[in-house]
Amino acid sequence: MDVTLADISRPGRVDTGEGISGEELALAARNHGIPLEALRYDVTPLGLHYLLIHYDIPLVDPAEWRLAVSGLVAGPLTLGLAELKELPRRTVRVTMECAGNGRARLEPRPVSQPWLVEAVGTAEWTGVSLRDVLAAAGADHDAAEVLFTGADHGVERGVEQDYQRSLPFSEALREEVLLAYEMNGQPLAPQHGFPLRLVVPGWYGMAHVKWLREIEVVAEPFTGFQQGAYRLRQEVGEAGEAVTRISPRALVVPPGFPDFMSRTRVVRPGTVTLEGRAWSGRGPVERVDVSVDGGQTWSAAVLAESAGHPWAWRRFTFEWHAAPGRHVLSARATTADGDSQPETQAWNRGGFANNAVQEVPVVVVDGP
Ligand SMILES: Nc1nc2c(c(=O)[nH]1)N[C@H]1C(S)=C(S)[C@@H](COP(=O)(O)O)O[C@H]1N2
Ligand SMILES: [Mo]
Repeated sequence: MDVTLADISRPGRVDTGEGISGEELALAARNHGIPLEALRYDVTPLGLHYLLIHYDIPLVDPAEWRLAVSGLVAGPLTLGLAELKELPRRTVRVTMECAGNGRARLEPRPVSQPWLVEAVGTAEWTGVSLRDVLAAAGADHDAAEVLFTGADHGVERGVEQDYQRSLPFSEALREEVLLAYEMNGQPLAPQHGFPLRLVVPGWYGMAHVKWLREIEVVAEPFTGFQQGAYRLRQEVGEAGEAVTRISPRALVVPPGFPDFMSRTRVVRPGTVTLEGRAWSGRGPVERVDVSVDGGQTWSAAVLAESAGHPWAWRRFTFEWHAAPGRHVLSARATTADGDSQPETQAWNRGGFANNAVQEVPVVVVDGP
């Protein structure tokens, strides 16, 4: 009997009450989030950064691997890792977040990788500026976009593909956009894109193409699968708006210690210094407010300097006088432009960019 790729792929859909499926559990077990206690580090230690891989991690032999630079260029290039490393080296600290972060908190819940709030991490990425490589190839400045192709291959919604995403040419020329070969001073790990990945500070994760094998300068906007998938839509078939830069978000490090199953926090009565991290890809976070009563009242937190890292999260602290009883903690980031986090969801079919405020249930009880 004939079988087609459509037979093994699922249409996009929302949960109709059946809950997280086995298929979503398999995705969630492969693609882990940051343990929220790791928000205490300025730079997320290797292995604690979140992970999102659509298909399989490709096995790449660094001796055989080459990056092709093609399309609207004066001279196409084929670069090995050693040649790339001869170009000027740059390190940028970047907070990266999956566009699907917050998806599992939407109602109805779009069926896909079921992130709550943990699809984020901050790393020191080292590599070369993409614009240096584009200049070396003599890229045509009238080009519309730059298209990036990964070495991974799969099927999505019945469409067989290499993972591909494009960037507008103007974004590709920002000097902090990197072709990175190191993460936190180590060669990229296989799961983070070895040997080379794109890093686009300020943009949601899907733009940061891993396992790069080709860069093509193109005359027309790319309309491939991953470009069409990441759009804010209410209905199937709607054009929708492209998902690009990271919406503001603040997360509190859950205080005290957890209950194993519910992960409800247990805190002793008294003064507790709450801490957390806040970030945005749409202009720097200028203010963080904290609520200890489930969002009824808000007070300003103390925000640390960004200390020369404009693309990384900022730490905040808040003194909480914890009285016995049940409490719900939340934090809310606001940028200089007044861009902030909603207390209720802004629903879309893909479950993208849901930056509704976090809720951390806490019980304050005396010790044994
Ligand atoms: N080639 C390739 N690049 C990719 C992906 C992928 O599946 N294949 N996933 C993207 C998505 S959706 C995210 S959120 C980030 C995750 O990067 P990380 O796993 O290093 O945190 O990689 C992006 N780059
Ligand atoms: Mo993602």
